[in-house]
Amino acid sequence: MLKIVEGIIKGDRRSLSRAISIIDNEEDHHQEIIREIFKKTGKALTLGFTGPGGAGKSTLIGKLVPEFEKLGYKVAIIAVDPTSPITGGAILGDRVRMQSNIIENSDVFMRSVASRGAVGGISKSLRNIIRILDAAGYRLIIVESVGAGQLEIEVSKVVNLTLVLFTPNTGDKIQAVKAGLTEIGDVYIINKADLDGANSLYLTLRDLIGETDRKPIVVKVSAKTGKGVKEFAQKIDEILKDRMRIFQYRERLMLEMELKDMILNIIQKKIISMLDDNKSFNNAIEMVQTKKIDPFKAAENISADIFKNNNKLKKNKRVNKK
Ligand SMILES: Nc1nc2c(ncn2[C@@H]2O[C@H](COP(=O)(O)OP(=O)(O)OP(=O)(O)O)[C@@H](O)[C@H]2O)c(=O)[nH]1
Ligand SMILES: [Mg+2]
Repeated sequence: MLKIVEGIIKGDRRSLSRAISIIDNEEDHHQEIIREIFKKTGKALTLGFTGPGGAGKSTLIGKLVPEFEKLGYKVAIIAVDPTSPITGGAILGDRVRMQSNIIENSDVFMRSVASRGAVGGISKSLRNIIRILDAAGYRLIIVESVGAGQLEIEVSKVVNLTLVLFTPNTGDKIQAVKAGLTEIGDVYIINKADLDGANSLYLTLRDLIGETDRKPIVVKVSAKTGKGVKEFAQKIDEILKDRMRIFQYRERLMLEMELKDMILNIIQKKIISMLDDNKSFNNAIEMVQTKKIDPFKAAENISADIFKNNNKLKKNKRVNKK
């Protein structure tokens, strides 16, 4: 067993931190780590908090963590940082604020990861980071990301429940519809309920969010005053326990996509290396260039060739075995 894997399973924070970096940067051993911990995963539940910048996600998470801990969850937080250089500084400051907010009286594990621009990339690394925390014994993993469209959709695919925050003091309602945020949520939270306009936003949002199979709910809280936070944590706990079968079904769909992706990746690499030193492929390029054949036909022929050769090889192997 890799030494780092021993550390992860023991819940050693330094091993965890290191492992997450390895996964996030796809360093050497990243696959090996996931392989070795894989059988220890499958117990964690996951929440994704999203919503416009400044909606109070970090503040609310900070207040919810002790409540979740009282309910028996060991909690970890992953903050997904958009890598935009413009907002980078401000957001980093915010993470630190959240951290010092929470850490005082809890043993929450908290980590920021970069979203690195590549949208497909974040869901892949998030999935594996969740697996690491899961193997380390964290039972509730919270992902915070800023509501900016595509990233949220990616995050919502990875987590069990997606929670979308709005506040009464901004043009969030319009933003929400534009960004498609009214479609991805399982729970809609009007935060800053201590401010004017919370109630009317609550009513509007309830109308805006139709009945879908996500059975979305709308709640009002104030992360600042703490009003409604305890009840909200209990509600989340209830929903999580209630929807296990739906989560299993969604996990199956997710695994289907993950496996397809991985298979395509492996095959693509193999085929590319095959093509690089393939004579008929090089001939075909020439024929296309000299207009003897059109590119569609060329591509079809080469593909057919590859599969034919592959089948021939397999048959030979079988004959050899006999
Ligand atoms: N009045 C009021 N202010 C709040 C409430 N919750 C958070 N805030 C304030 O809103 C500001 C932004 O809060 P954050 O928790 O940093 O918001 P965020 O959604 O995490 O922001 P980003 O991570 O930058 O997207 C802070 O100044 C908070 O103190 C609330 O319930 N009521
Ligand atoms: Mg934040």
